[in-house]
Amino acid sequence: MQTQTTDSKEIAFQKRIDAGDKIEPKDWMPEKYRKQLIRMMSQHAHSEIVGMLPEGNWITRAPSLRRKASLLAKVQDEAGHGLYLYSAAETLGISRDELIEQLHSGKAKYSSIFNYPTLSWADIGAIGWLVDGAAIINQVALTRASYGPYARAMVRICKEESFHQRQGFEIMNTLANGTAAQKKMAQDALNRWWWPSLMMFGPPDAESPNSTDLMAWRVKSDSNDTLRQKFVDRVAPQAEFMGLRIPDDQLKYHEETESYTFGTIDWAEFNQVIKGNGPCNKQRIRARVKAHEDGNWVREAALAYAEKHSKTA
Ligand code: BYC
Repeated sequence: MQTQTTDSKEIAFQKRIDAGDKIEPKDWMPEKYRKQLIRMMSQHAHSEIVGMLPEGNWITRAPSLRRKASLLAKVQDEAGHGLYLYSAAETLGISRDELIEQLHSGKAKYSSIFNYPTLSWADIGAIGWLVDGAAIINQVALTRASYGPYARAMVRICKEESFHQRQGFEIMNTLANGTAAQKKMAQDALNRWWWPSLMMFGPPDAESPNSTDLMAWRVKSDSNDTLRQKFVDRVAPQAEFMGLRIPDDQLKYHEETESYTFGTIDWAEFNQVIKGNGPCNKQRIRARVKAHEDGNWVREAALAYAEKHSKTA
């Protein structure tokens, strides 16, 4: 009897999804939809917060006040994105403390891209141009996600990411058209960030266990490979415009399809990075745990204030 009820609820739920309805926090939803969303949205939130670390590393060394101010604002925006996304994930019935614990214990993933080091100022350009560029392509698709709080958070995040992408492109373009040493620095950054940026879109479609459900529920509207292709088609002409070379001998433009084909991604590297064995995984988690511990007194003070305030109110 119980199963039948659940089945009919699931059918009605899928009908709402297929009709393009948004699912809101108090609506009935299958447990596996809730769990998948918590997994994906929390991974996204963690990525924003961990993503502050490689860029934050260059705030004190930005080459001018203008660059410093925009980098500072960008890193602060990423913190804001993390906060919207944690709040959106909390509407699914999980607490912020649980989410943070999952990140710190290694149970929850965050984007592979943030496990690579930022070795030069040009890396800040490459992150804005490529990483935020990849994020926009992925996240514009997510503004159509079936879960209301996630889709709405994406609208604002995408606006800010567009600004980040442009400031990254401007840094790269300035370096690429600067001295020979600056151009070399830009090319070196592109060489190191290109392949990890392609990995950001996730494993190939045939090896993406979550895509089938997420696409049936209209959380993801495009597959990993479709979005990756869109990214290559958008970014390759930009590299050419700047006079930089994408580090892929097999990259080739096809007039007839107005699209590029590209070389094979090193999925063994990707799998190592998401297992925790990338160049900076341990350093990133250590930094997040320390920041959390250092912030204990703030949380305690805020709770004490709220408690005192609620007694006197
Ligand atoms: N890194 O079945 P699949 C930003 C995992 S931050 C690590 O295809 P799905 C920014 C995946 O979790 C933007 N893990 O998964 C911030 C799964 O493992 P589990 C971050 C990855 O969910 C600061 C397994 O591989 N954006 O813009 O269908 C500064 C199989 O994958 C990755 C988002 O988070 C990866 N790259 O698709 C600057 C976007 N890829 O969980 C910029 C939201 C896959 O089953 N997320 N895995 O153990 C998504 O769109 C999707 O979750 C993904 C993966 C496309 C990433």
